[in-house]
Amino acid sequence: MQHATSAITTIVNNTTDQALQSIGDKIIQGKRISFDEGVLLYEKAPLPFVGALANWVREQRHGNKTYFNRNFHIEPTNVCVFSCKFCSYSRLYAHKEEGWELSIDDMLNIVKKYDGQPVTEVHIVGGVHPKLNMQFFLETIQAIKNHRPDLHIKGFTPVELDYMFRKAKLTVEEGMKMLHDAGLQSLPGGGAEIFHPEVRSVICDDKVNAEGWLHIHKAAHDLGMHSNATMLYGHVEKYWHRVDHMERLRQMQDETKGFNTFIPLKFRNKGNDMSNIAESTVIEDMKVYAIARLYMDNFPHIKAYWPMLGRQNAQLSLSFGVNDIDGTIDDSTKIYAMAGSEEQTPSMNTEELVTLIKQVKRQPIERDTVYNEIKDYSEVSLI
Ligand code: V47
Ligand code: SF4
Repeated sequence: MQHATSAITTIVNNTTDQALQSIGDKIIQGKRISFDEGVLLYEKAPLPFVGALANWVREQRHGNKTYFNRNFHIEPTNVCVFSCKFCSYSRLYAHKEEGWELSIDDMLNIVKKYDGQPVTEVHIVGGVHPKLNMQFFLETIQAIKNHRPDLHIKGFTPVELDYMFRKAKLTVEEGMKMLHDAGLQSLPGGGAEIFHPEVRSVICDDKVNAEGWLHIHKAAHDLGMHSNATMLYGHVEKYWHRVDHMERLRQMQDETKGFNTFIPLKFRNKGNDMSNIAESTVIEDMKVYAIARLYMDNFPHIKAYWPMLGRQNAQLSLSFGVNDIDGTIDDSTKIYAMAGSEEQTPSMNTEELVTLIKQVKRQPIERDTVYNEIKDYSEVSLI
C-alpha cells in the first residue's frame, strides 16, 4: 500500500496542471472534492490521471476485491404510461398488445425456476402499467416471500412507486412501510437518469422528478432499507449536470448512509427516440466510472452493469474505480438488449463471472444484496 501511495503521489506531482495537481493532492489526503473540482476533472483531466487516482482509491478501500451476486430479474410488464425518450423497452398502453404483462402466478413460476439454486436476490423492475396497483405488488411480494423467505427482494424504482402510492392515495412514508412490511427489502437504483430539470424536461418530462426520487429513497433509508442510485449519461447532458446529479446523491448519503452502490449507466441508442445521438466512447465511459469513484467518496461501491457495458469493458472498468460487476443475471433483463447492447441474451453463470474477474487479476467475491461476503473465489479453480 505504501508503494502504491508513493506511485500515485509521483503521478500527481508530475502533473503540470496546477488545478489538477491540487485535486490529486486532496484525494490522496482523503479530502472531499468540490462541485467545481468535479466539473474540472471532466473538462481537463486526462483519462490516465483520473484512472490512476480512482484505481488507487478503489484499492485503498477494497484491495482487489470485486463483488458479484447471484440474482435474477423479474419484469412484471413493459407497458408504461410514461414516455422517456431514451427507452427502447416500454410500450404505451394504447399498444399494449405489443407488450407483456405477467400475473402473480407467472412471476411466482419464474421464482420457482430457481428452486434449489443458490441465488440470493430477485430484482423486480418494469414499466408503469396503469392497471396494476399497490395491492397487486403487495401480493406479489408476499407470494414470493411465502415461497422462498431467504430470497432478498430488491424491487421497484421511484417511478413505479410514486405512481403506485399516488394511485392508492398513500404518502410516500405510508406506502414504503406497507411494501417493507410485506417483504420488500431494498430499492434498485433506476429512474434517476439525470436529476437536473434542464435535462429531465428533455429526456423524461413526465415521470417523477429529482425531489420525488430522492424523497422515496430517503423514506426507504429511514426504514432501515438500503438502495442503489444510477446515472444515465452520454446523451444531452453537460458535464456539470453529471456532477450536479452526483452532488445531490452525495448530500443525501451524508444524511442517511443508506446507499450501497452508485451505478453509471451508459446511454444506448438503438430503437428509441434518441437514436440520433452517438453513444459515448470507451474512454468517456472509463472517465465516468473514475470520476464517480473520486466524487462519490461516501458511496462504498461503484458498479459496472455488464449487460449494458459488455464483458470486456466491464473487465476494463475494474481498473477505473469499479469494484462490483453486478450479478449472474438471467435471460429476463430486456432493457439493454432492446436498446442495442452487445449482450443480447445477458446471462453469465458464476464460473464465467469468476473467470472474467480473475482474468484481470482481481479477487472475485460473491456477495449478497447488502454486501455481506458469501464466498471468496480467489482460490477456487472452476474451469
Ligand atoms: O432507469 C433505460 C436505464 C434503468 C436505457 O440497482 C437505459 O442494482 C441506457 O436501474 N440506455 C433501469 N440505459 C435499470 C437499472 C438498474 C440496472 C442494473 C442494476 C440496478 C441496481 C439498476 O435503465 C433506467 C434507465 O436509466 N435505461 N433505457 C438506454 N436506452
Ligand atoms: Fe417507462 Fe421506465 Fe421506459 Fe420511462 S424508462 S418509459 S418509466 S419503462
